[in-house]
Amino acid sequence: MRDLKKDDICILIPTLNEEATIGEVIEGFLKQGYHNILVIDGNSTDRTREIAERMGARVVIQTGKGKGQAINEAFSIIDSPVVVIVDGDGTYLPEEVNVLLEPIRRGYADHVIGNRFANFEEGAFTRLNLIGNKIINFMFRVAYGVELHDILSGYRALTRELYKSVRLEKPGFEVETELTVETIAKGFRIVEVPITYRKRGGKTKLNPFKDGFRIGMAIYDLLKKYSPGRYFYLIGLAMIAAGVGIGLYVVRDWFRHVTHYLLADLTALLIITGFQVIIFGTITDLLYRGNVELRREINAVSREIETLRKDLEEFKGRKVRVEVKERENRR
Ligand SMILES: Nc1nc2c(ncn2[C@@H]2O[C@H](COP(=O)(O)OP(=O)(O)OP(=O)(O)O)[C@@H](O)[C@H]2O)c(=O)[nH]1
Ligand SMILES: [Mg+2]
Repeated sequence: MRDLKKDDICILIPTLNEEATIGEVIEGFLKQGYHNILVIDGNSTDRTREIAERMGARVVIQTGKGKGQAINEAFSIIDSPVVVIVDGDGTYLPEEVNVLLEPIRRGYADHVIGNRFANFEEGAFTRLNLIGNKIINFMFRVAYGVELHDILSGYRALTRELYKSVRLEKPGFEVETELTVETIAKGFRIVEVPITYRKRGGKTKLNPFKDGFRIGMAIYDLLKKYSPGRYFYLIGLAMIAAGVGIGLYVVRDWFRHVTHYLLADLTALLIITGFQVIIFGTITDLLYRGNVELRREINAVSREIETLRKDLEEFKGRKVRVEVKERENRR
C-alpha cells in the first residue's frame, strides 16, 4: 500500500482493567500522529474507559467475553485499510508502530507480527511464560511448517482484506494463534519484525496453565481444519510406531519359542493401516496445498486489480483537471 496515511490506520486496543497504563498507551500513539484509536473494553470495573474516552479514543464495550471475542467484534466495527492491534498494558512501544507497518507499506505482507524475542526487558516474561511461549512456537513450527517465532505476540498489523476475511471462533487468548493460522490457511502473506517488549503495568489476565493448555489445543484443533495432511501423518506414524513396538515383542518371544498369534495379527494390522493413513494424508495434503495456492493466486490478482483501479481513478482525476484547465484557457 503505497499511499498509506496515518488516518488509514486504526489502532485497536483490547482492554480489561488497564487503568494503570491505558493513558500512556493512547498518548504514545497520539504523539506518533495516530488519532484513529478504538478501545474495545471487556467491561472493566476500574477507570479504563473513562481515561480512554478523556484521551479522545473511541470506546466500545464488547458484547461477549474474552480477548478473542473482543477482537472479533472490533473487526466488524472497523473499516480502515489497516488495523494495528496492541495490548493496553504498556508492554509495547507506540514508537515502534512504523516498524510494524513498514512491510505493509512496502506491499510485501498482509499480516505483520512484532517479535518480542528480539529485545525483551528483564522481567517482561515470567520464566513460565518464556518457556510456555517457546514450546508453543516450537509446536506451531512443527505442526504448520512455517518459520515463525512469536505467534502469541500482542502487537500486530493486518490489512483490511485479511481482517475482514478471517473467521475467529475462539473466545479467549487463542485469538493470536487463530489469526496466524487463518492468515496462512487463506493464502495471505505473514512476516515478523523485531520489536521491544517491556514489563507489564497493572495485573495480568492470563493464566499460564489454563490459557497455555487452551492455546496448545487450538494449535491441534486448527491443524485438523487447516493442515489435515500433517494431522493424518501424525496418526499414521503413531500407528506404525505402536505396530513396530508390539512386533518387536512378538519377534523376541518367537525366538524364545513362544508364539503370539493375535498380537502378530495386530502388528500387521497396525503397520498396514498406519501406511494407509499416511497415504491418505498425502492425498489430503496435495488437495489442501492446491487450495492454499489457489487462494494465494486469487489474493495476488485482487491486489493487482486494486492497484489498477487506483491508477485508473488517478488517471481520470488528472484527465478531468486537464479538461477543466483547457476550458478555462479557452475562455
Ligand atoms: N476486551 C477485552 N480485553 C481483554 C480481555 N482479557 C484481556 N484483555 C486485554 O488483552 C490484552 C492482553 O492481556 P494480558 O493480560 O496482557 O495478556 P498477555 O499479554 O498475554 O500476558 P501478560 O502481559 O504477560 O500478563 C490486555 O490489554 C488486556 O487488558 C477481555 O476479556 N476482553
Ligand atoms: Mg500483556
